[in-house]
Amino acid sequence: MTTNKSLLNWIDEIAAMCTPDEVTWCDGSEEEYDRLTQSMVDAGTFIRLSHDKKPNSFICRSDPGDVARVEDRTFICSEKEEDAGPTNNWSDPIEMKKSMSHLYKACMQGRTMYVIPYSMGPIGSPISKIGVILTDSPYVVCSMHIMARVGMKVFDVLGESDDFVRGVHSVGYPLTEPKQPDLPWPCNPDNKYISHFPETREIWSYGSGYGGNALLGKKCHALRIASAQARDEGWMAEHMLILKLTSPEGTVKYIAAAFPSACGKTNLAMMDPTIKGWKVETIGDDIAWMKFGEDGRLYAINPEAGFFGVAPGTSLDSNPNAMETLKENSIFTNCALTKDGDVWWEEMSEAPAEAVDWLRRPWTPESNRTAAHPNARFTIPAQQCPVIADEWEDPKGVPISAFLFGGRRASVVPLVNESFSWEHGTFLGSIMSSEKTAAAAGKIGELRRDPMAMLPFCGYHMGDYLRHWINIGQQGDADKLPKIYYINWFRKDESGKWLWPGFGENSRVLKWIFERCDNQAEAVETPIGYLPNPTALDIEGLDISEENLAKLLAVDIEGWASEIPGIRDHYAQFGDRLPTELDKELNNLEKRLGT
Ligand code: GTP
Ligand code: SPV
Ligand code: MN
Repeated sequence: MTTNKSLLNWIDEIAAMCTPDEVTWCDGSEEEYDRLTQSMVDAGTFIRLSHDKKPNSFICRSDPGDVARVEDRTFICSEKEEDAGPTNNWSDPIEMKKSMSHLYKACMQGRTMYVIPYSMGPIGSPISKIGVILTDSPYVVCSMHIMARVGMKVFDVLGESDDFVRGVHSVGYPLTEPKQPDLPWPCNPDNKYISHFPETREIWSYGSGYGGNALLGKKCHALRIASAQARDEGWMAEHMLILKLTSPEGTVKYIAAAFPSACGKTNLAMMDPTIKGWKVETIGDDIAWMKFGEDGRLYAINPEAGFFGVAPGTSLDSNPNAMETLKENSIFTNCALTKDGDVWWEEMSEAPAEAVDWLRRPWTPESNRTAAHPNARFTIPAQQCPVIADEWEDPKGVPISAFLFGGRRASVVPLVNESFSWEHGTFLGSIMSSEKTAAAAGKIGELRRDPMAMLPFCGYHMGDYLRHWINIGQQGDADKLPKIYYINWFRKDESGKWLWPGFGENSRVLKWIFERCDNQAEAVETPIGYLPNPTALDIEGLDISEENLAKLLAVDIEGWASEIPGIRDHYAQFGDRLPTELDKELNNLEKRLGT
């Protein structure tokens, strides 16, 4: 336990507001996991999967109104409105706490409040941070067991310090009558709040039990609060996978990549390269925290301990290493349940003759709907991944050689493009755009600008965030900073078919990037950056027509020129907080395009 006064006082304060029947401290033990998973089986929240199919694994189905992050209910409650910026919902912190206190009043009645001490990052790493979540959801406790380092060891590091993130979470469904039956997925779909108080490092979440809304260590702490802290302290908290790439000669480079939600981070992080002799291993699949090391390079850790990955589309073909990782000790949310007590989702394998869909209805391949929700997810321990890198928990992190930015773009953006400089790379990250996916509630397919894939996750003014990127570049030596690339696996032809096979074939692009970092691969200088010569990209054994390859590597001058007015509008919203360096980059691009 702990004698930390400020922590104990805060717990008393929240307990007095939420009035749970009990307060339980979580120790992160297997015994605790078994007890809570069993209690959820008894309550009808979890179904235990067949031991033969998926040992020690569970499926749960959420409320149909609680299936993804809710960006329009996510708030950055900085003291000043201008510090939240134009891309975040802002609310006055005092007002927000007042209105949420009404919701929180007695909201844990009939329930247990769990105290979850956790470390984001290996316990004791100089880059790691501590948080404590108070929640009434055993699903959150079990998920946190997988996704973070939970337990009393955290208090040895924390001691009497006040330096921890305070998270409060309630599903918003008190059991007010003595014998009131619980719902399998209690939540409050019409009253969700995901609120962040960056100055006081607090998170208040209400009404949702799903993913990033509820597992507060992930997006709320490791990105929104951490990004604000990173700005103050001169480090970086980014929505990036981290991978280890080893060449046939045995040389290692680490690459970090920012793609928006459901745009391929998990897949790239654990891919099986199709080119001979190259090896990819995983450090992290969603979030990177980075600090300069003594040698002047940027070192990254993965603050998480598990993967909360998109299920649909995951198969032995597309992502065999994820399939291997999810063999046991896993939680599946909003997948389909098969007759033999296993899970299934679209594109995993041939469809089962019958199943129970994510809405608990009978389903057959003839049913005119998907069996799994498009944002169905698996929650799996990272150490089970067959290609997890030995150094994935190294407290000093791994030195990054390249950053990749990318999104879903059916046209214009080529397969890969190397920036001219850190500032030009920051420019490319700042104008990133992608089609919206099912990872967040809202319209799917709509194109939006999502700087560095941080639009939904930046805990402060996006203009200041871009300034922070420029500052990091000015702090570092140009030859030690990661090189920056803009990639796009999602180009389509006129009939809507993928131009690029993706997945393991993306290793061909990684190889070019690896060689560029050593000044070994050739490139052509174009108005948008350096692109591979047709011969520089290793396409041996790749089944692709010359015509399609040419399309993937072409610079669409007109297409880029037609993006400029949209980029100007995008930049205009940041006003004088937009770094002048980026405005200059935009003008230079326009000049180089010559239109
Ligand atoms: P979050 O967990 O939401 O942050 O998503 P993510 O960025 O980790 O995305 P993930 O790797 O889970 O991929 C999301 C979807 O994109 C899955 O359905 C994948 O099958 C698909 N996908 C991933 N990589 C590729 C690729 O190279 N090409 C194509 N066409 N699809 C891909
Ligand atoms: C994302 O949406 O980027 C995710 C899933 O990684 S969630 O944890 O729900 O945010
Ligand atoms: Mn993500």
